[in-house]
Amino acid sequence: MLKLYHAEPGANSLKCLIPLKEKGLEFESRYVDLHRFEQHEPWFLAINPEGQVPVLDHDGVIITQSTVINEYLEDAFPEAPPLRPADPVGKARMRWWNKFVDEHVMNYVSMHGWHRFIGVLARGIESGEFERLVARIPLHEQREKWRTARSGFSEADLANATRKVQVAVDRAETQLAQTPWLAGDMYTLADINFFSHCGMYVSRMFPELSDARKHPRLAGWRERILARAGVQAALAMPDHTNPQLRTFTGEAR
Ligand SMILES: N[C@@H](CCC(=O)N[C@@H](CS)C(=O)NCC(=O)O)C(=O)O
Repeated sequence: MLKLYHAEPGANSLKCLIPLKEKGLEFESRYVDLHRFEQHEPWFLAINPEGQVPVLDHDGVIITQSTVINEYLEDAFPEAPPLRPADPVGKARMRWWNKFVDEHVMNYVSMHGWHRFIGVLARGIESGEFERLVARIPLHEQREKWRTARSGFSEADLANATRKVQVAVDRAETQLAQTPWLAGDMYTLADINFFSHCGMYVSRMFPELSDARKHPRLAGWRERILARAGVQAALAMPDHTNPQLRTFTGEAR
């Protein structure tokens, strides 16, 4: 039995929801409400001491880290449609992109998201309550990120993050001029990773970087991914930030 602890279908949660849907694997969805800091509650820290989603529970075995979860699904369910090349070169190409996205893209797209959305949420919390909530966060880096989001990221950090996203978008455009997918001829976990962090958010947050005239191959690649049934099914998972999904008490359904 598979169970995925996840938030809205975006970023790292989307990154693991897509393979589960693409591979047609049955799983129990457990929504974790990041806006109510559910990921820092003792019951969740007992599952993932780092206090982050996504988390996969496979028959009681806990797997964390989205890139690790996605490769685990490839290894544990070899009969399901593969999202990883069979040959060593294809695997290496896919892992290169995953490392690039994990180390050089994800946090920089995320900084702009936190600057625009989490900053507003954090400033809305009274300072004593805010420090109480931050004190529960297990990762030092996340504690600092919450504090910085509240006070505001520096212009220099935001400009550097934009530069990193620009480099990533240009690099993907160059790659897609040579191969239909990031790791070669096959749609892989690398495409899913890049799409989950850049496919939706970059067009919303950096319209100047998602001009289809400047990045025509990336625009076509995004359309091909959006047309996939597995991707549509993952994107259709409930978005609990939608007020219509909350009851009058504010509880997420
Ligand atoms: N390296 C981790 C990062 C996970 C991560 O950043 N998760 C975010 C959601 S996209 C999260 O749980 N944020 C809430 C928090 O850190 O308090 C992975 O790839 O799974």
